[in-house]
Amino acid sequence: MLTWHILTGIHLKKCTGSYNPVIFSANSNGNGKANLAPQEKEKGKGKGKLNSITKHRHSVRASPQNGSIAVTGGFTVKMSIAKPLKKLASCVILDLDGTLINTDALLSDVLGGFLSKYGKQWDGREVHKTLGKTPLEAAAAIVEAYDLPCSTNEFISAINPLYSEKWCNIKAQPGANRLIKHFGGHGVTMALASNSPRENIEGKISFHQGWKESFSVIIGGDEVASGKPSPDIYLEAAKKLNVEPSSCLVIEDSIPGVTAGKAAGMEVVAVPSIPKQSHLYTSADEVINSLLDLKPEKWGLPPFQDWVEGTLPIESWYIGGPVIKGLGRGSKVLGIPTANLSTEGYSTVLSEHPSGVYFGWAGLSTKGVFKMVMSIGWNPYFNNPEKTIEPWLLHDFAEDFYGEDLRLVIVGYIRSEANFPSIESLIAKIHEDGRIAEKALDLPIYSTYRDDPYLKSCVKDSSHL
Ligand code: RBF
Ligand code: MG
Repeated sequence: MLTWHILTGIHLKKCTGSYNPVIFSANSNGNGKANLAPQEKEKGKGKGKLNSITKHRHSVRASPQNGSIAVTGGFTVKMSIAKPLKKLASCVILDLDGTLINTDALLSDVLGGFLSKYGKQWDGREVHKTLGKTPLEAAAAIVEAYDLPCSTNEFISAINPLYSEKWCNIKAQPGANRLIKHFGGHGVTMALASNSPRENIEGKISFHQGWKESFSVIIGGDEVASGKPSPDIYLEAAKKLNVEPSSCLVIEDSIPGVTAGKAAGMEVVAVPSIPKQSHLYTSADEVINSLLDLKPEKWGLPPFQDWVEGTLPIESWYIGGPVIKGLGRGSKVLGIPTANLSTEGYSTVLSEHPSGVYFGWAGLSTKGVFKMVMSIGWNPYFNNPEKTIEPWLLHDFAEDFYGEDLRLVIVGYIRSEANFPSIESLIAKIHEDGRIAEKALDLPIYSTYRDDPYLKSCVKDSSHL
């Protein structure tokens, strides 16, 4: 049992929790204000506001002088309550393919072309057989799955040059640059640990500015006896970093990678790179939807500070097309009429953006520009078979506008898609998203996009606005 001494102004309050020592965290919005879980509210009465905290491996001390709590490692977390902490990490070990870079798109590109020479078609269904595998294993799986008339080694020799030629086109996963800059800026040691040969790792990251210098250690699959799921790569990384495996936080997209990290005795956050697979990552300490959802403070690491009023500014992106009839649930079941966009022709854009709730501005050719909040993904509550884009224009329209040209500029992120115990709770959450977006879009960082030429060019007559 850990006792937390919480200082609120001049009152010293005491609350107890029966969880593991040391870890506290901010709430899921990452905005630094931690919310109480119901049972903690009960125990701690939930009124104690922490202004600062001194965190040791086995204790948390409030400072009576200024009511603030200093955190070992040189950062201060403002929060209203302590939450069960997971485990304290002092450094981060990252996987590369699928975690920091979007290698999947490249794989389908290269394999699609290659297999067509054999009269076969890459359908992406075999991708899970390659995730987290060593190059040899991944190649063998494809040769077998497609019954190719060549040996695994011949396949590798033929594919490798096609692959490395495209390294320059591999995009960073959303949130990867932000994460690297954040940890680098806060002096958190980072390592890269991948099944790829070291030379390939270096080749791939050379196209991403500032990455190579950010990693204190890089370990490739060719530098250890066995690749993931063996713990070797991770253990070797910890050894080279001169840290205990137990103080390392691993971030991984694949199941073999998660297995490797756990076998090495590390804390593992999984970021599955293929959809609808979260339930398979049972050995991970946490499964998140994308790097945008990482909450470093859960692991005793410095929290991101770029969340603004429950929203995360992202690099703006654009999408548009005629409004199509969705499944008709929006208005009928939820009372939330979404102006669904056809995803035809947008498969690349869609695959590049993690599912989740985003917001921005929407231009309708005859009506003007409106605030908008939208979901991208499979709607876990309904479990849609396809990834859809469902923008909700925050305005009461007198009539439907199917077929009209809709343009969107997406400027921020709110949360990952979730499942809900009832339709009422789903509806309540979507309304909350709407309020968050509505308010945030008045902030200068977001409001300037209202005048984006992309939106204006589709608004035929905006004189009435
Ligand atoms: N569906 C879900 O299953 N989970 C969600 O977390 C979720 N969030 C949404 C957030 C917004 C802002 C909007 C507009 C929709 C969201 N939806 C979500 C999708 C909703 O279920 C969908 O629009 C209806 O199914 C209508 O097709
Ligand atoms: Mg990977």
